[in-house]
Amino acid sequence: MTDFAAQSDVAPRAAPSILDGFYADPNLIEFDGVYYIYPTTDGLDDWGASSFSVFSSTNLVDWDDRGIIFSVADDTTWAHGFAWAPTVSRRDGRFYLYYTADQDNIGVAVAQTPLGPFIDSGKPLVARGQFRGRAIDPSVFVDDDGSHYLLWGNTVAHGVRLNDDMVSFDPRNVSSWDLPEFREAAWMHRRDSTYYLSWSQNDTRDREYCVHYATSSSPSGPWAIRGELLKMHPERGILGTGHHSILRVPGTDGWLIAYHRFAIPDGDGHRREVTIDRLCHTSDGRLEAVVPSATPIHIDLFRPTINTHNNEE
Ligand code: FUB
Repeated sequence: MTDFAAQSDVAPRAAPSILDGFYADPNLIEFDGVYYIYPTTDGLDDWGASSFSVFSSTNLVDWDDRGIIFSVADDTTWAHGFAWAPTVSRRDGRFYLYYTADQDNIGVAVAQTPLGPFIDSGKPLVARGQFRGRAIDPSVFVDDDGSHYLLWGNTVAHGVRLNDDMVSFDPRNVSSWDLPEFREAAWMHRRDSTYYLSWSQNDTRDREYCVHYATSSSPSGPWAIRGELLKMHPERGILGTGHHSILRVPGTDGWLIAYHRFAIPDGDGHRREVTIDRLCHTSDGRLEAVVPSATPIHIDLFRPTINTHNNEE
């Protein structure tokens, strides 16, 4: 029988958290050669944080805390707290922060840089009760033609093309998807002509919180359910894996998935931590189940190997 405790001195069960402290719902994105993570601040009862911080890195391993970029309590006129699940997208040189507020609204704020300061639009972009399910967990998908789509939802997933101003959309264009076991954290990405929709299942306090996915030939669906993408590995102490984001490493066909898990050790659904792993596509357009790395994912993994061998030998 494998003795994992005895092995732990030589082979860590899981790569360490990449951020110091409790954070969740990581939105991993790259702007101009710098990687950013916009997470929910965790470690508070009932996910009660009221502001967002951002972290930056050039190698995916060493992350700098760049400070608070937006406070739901202080920087909006219409919301008070429960600052959850931020996501940032760039269009025409401006940066748009989409966020959950007061447990059931989505707001948007704009800045000139990824570090803010973000100025709020002044009202919810998606208001409580406007669509089925709860208005939480925004994410933005940018299609190859430059169209930006907002996704969100809890129990029901929604998606809509944002207007060019990035702070409005036509509600008549909203697609709503009743995906089996869908809980929250909808994310879309595209590789070649296949669109991938992935999401979290179960409750974030459940050790079996996990990610499933579906595929389509259109960002509007319909979606072919493909199955599990990311799950717990209790034998390695990895539990509660979900609320992810997916990023293609610029200039490569390498892909990353950032997600949270229960903090190791002794974490739970309110004390979560962030990690990054590789995401692999199969030749037939599916996704391989994510295998949590035992060591941190470094950007050098995606750089072409330079052959320094001297051919004259
Ligand atoms: O972090 C607060 C909430 O927990 C998020 O909105 C959900 O996706 C879950 O991760």
